[in-house]
Amino acid sequence: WGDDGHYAVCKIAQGYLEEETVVAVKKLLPESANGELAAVCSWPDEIKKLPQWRWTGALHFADTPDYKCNYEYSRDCPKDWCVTGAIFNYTNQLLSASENSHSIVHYNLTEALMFLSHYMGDIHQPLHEGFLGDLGGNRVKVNWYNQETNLHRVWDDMIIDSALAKYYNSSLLLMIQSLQAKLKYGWSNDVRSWGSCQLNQIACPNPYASESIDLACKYAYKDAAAGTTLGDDYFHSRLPIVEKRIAQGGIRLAATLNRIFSGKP
Ligand code: DCM
Ligand code: DCM
Ligand code: DCM
Ligand code: ZN
Ligand code: ZN
Repeated sequence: WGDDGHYAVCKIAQGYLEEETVVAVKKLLPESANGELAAVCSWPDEIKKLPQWRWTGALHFADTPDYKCNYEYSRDCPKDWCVTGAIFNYTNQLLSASENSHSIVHYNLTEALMFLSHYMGDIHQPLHEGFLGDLGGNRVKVNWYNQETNLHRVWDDMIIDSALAKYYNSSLLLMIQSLQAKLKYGWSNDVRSWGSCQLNQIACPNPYASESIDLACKYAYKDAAAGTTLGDDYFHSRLPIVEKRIAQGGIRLAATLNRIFSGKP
């Protein structure tokens, strides 16, 4: 996602944190966040082009083999170097520190929190598990209405931008409020299952990646070959997918942070 998608994922997550988690998160946030997790959720994108952070670039996605439309950790996350591996890794860093406060802390836990929060958003963007051959849609040139762009950017930013302009008076906070209302009144029965992990696991990103490539094949790549002009039909049928993925990202980030900091799986 772009800045707005990440802001929305983290703002939604904030509303589902347990009290212990709120306290632990506040201790780890940098001063500049003013106590708001959402304020730092784009930080991994801000730093990824700097030489000393270039190693983090591949941790934003887990591309999958062309046209297979499925995801496998061992195949698609070589040496744990992908978004799924990064979610396991930063969860483990936060967990080891929160379980054993006497151990010498080797990790920068502020960074771990910001990476985990960002990558939990990215894994829910269907094209972050897109095809290797087109770099998750980055090499699929399309027009978004009359603007030249690529399919990846359509899903990171353009669908959200168009929704803000068309339905939310250009206010991201209004769009977030609408997602919060959907979570409360429309998706209320799904929230518990979205947040749960199998078998006492603390983080369970693999199913999220599988969902993403399934959605990428069924909705993102569908009717969007290179050279296509995407407009109202594509926008209206795909916006509900984008909204649900942002909401799921928020619920799952909150649930994961709650498991990390509450001591109960
Ligand atoms: N905001 C936004 N898009 C972003 C980040 C923030 O629309 N990518 C909005 C939400 C807040 C305001 O800007 O109302 C100030 O945000 P912050 O909490 O980052 O100061
Ligand atoms: N794993 C881990 N740290 C990583 C990558 C993976 O601890 N950086 C672990 C967590 C999972 C397993 O490896 O239990 C692989 O995931 P799964 O068993 O869900 O396929
Ligand atoms: N991306 C991806 N798969 C790739 C390369 C990039 O999903 N193989 C994502 C990461 C960013 C966006 O595409 O969200 C643009 O990448 P970059 O900023 O590295 O150009
Ligand atoms: Zn992206
Ligand atoms: Zn990212």
